[in-house]
Amino acid sequence: MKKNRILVSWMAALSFVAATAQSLSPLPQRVVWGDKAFDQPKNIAIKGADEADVDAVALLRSNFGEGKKGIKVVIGERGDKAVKAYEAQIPNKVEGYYLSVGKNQVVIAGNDEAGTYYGVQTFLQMAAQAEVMKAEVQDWPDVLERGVVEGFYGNPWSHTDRLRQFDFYGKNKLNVYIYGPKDDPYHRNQWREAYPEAEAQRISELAKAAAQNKVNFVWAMHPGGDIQWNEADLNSSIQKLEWMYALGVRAFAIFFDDIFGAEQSKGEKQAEYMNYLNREFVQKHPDVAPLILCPTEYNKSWAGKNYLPALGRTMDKDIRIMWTGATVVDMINKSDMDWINERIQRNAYIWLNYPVNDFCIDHMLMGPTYGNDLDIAEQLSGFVSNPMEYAEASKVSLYSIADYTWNMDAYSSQASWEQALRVLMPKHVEAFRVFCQHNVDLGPTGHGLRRQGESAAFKKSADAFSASLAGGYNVDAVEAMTAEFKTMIDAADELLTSTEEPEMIAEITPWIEVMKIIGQRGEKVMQLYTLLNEGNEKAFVETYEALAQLEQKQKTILSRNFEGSIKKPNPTVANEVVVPFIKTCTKGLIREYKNKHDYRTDIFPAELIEEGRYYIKVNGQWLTDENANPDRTGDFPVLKAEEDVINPQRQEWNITIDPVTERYKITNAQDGRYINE
Ligand code: LOG
Repeated sequence: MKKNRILVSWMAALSFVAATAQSLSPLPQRVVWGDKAFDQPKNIAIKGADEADVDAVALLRSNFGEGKKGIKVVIGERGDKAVKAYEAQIPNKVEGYYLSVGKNQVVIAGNDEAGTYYGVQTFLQMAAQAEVMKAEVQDWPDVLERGVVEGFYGNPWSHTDRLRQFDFYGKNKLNVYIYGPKDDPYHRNQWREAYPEAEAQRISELAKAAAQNKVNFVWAMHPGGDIQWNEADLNSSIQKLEWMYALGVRAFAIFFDDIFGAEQSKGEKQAEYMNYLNREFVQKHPDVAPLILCPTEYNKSWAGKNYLPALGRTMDKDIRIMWTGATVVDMINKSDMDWINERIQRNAYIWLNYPVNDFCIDHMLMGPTYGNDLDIAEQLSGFVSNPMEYAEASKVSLYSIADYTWNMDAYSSQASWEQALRVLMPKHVEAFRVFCQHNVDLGPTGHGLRRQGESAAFKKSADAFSASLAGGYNVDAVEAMTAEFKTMIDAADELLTSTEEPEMIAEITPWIEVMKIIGQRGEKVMQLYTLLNEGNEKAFVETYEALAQLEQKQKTILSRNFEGSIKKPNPTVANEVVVPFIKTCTKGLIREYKNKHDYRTDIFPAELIEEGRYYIKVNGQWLTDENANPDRTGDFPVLKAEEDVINPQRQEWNITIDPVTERYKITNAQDGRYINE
């Protein structure tokens, strides 16, 4: 069925008719709105419950009461008696559904079970409005496998995080979750061993909860660090998969990313191994889904001549192959898809390294999800996003991943982002928008990806301020900037005192606190302009000291500062526009103060190197924190000839100036270890 763009724009034009006309998300392929059907229903009368998908029916029942006088809901999937009359309207597409909302009756007819379930999800979005509009929807996903790969380094998500994710995926029609946190020992280093009882229990629970939300729970094993191509390890592999099967897992992936052994990295060997698992495990369990492989050369910049074609040629065609794009961290475009698919002789399964932040763990990536081409649906076997270790905060981007993969050519990154803010923080949308706008870019990292548009509203004012300042002190300009900083402080206070969405707030609190302090720093800087203009030396120095104190306070804020936490970053917020603005202003102010008054070397630092993040080369070699591990102390950084492309943060060093000793302090960006102490 060809998608009808006209209907989509027609819907946009009609949005005023239904001021309440729900913006459905993901945006359905076809929707025709009518006038009001009924008020928000409390009760429904279900017809077809005995044959329809049980999860879909359970979902309806958990949202409405049941009674004969309720709105009639006819439900079922193709072939069921209840929806026989509507078969012609059901799209002939995997996970497709037909939904009609009329005056007195709702029809939800899936092409298959998942379709029925998604029809219910769409109806729930409509029925959450005060007035439910008449509508006819025909809908299906563009990409068959859509979701998330928990595949980052650092603190794995908690059990609660994951359960909450599955609920979110169900609502937003994502249908895959791949379990592969690098720091779960039973996934990677101790892959041969069975999970201890309590953890095994949790995996079982996860598999069940995922299924209830129509999410395929895929458990990934990462044997490449030390696997030997011998019988013992083949047996260990099968044994582990069988154990996981016994826990209720029905889909599996094997990861060979970020490994170093020459033997383990061979395409032919991996292909042979995968075919063996396919034959000896998957094919012996008819209810197990096709395997997924994350290859060693998983992006174009790392691909040699032979590895990928070897996989393409020799690995069974039903095994999917993951791919991160042109580089490790990149958005996906059409020419990259052409390139990879030709080599692997199948459609690649995208592993998008966004919004993952394990290589820039001090940054929250909360901006719009843009840059993936909108015409690649046909070339994908799946599309999963690798998120941040911050599960709740990741939902801003995952919401858009759901939109994008469901209805690709209708995707608008900006509209989807705005909608995500409304859905995730409905009572504090404005404050949350301020927060997200100041947490967009990754900063410079070895992976190179940047995100545009951070602090866009602030930037406009800041540019105007800088221009006006050229003409000397300007009270209006100072007040306008003070208002900008106050917006940051007010948004922070509103979010910090919110009782809404406590899980999200708890996770982003350290970043909110930093945003607040940056706002306060900005206010102080604006006061400095006025005090300098008034020639008030004493107050200037005092205010400057208060400013310096705020900066120190900001550095004491840590995230994930709990026992066993692998990474405990000091949050970086608004680092593209706001912080440089504050720094530039402060420098200018100090310079002017020194010109007008005296040097006060007791107060103002003589800065030689800007505080910031640096690569350090000594005699042409990179200073490297090789064994990045927060528990290890006492070993020294080493010099390496090679740039570390896998863990670039090991070669990134934060240089700060200790205000007390006035000495430089150099710490590693990954684990915060000192170099000079
Ligand atoms: C890892 C991944 C990590 C990501 C970003 C893949 C296939 N593997 O460089 O675990 O989260 O990059 O740091 C990776 O992307 N290696």
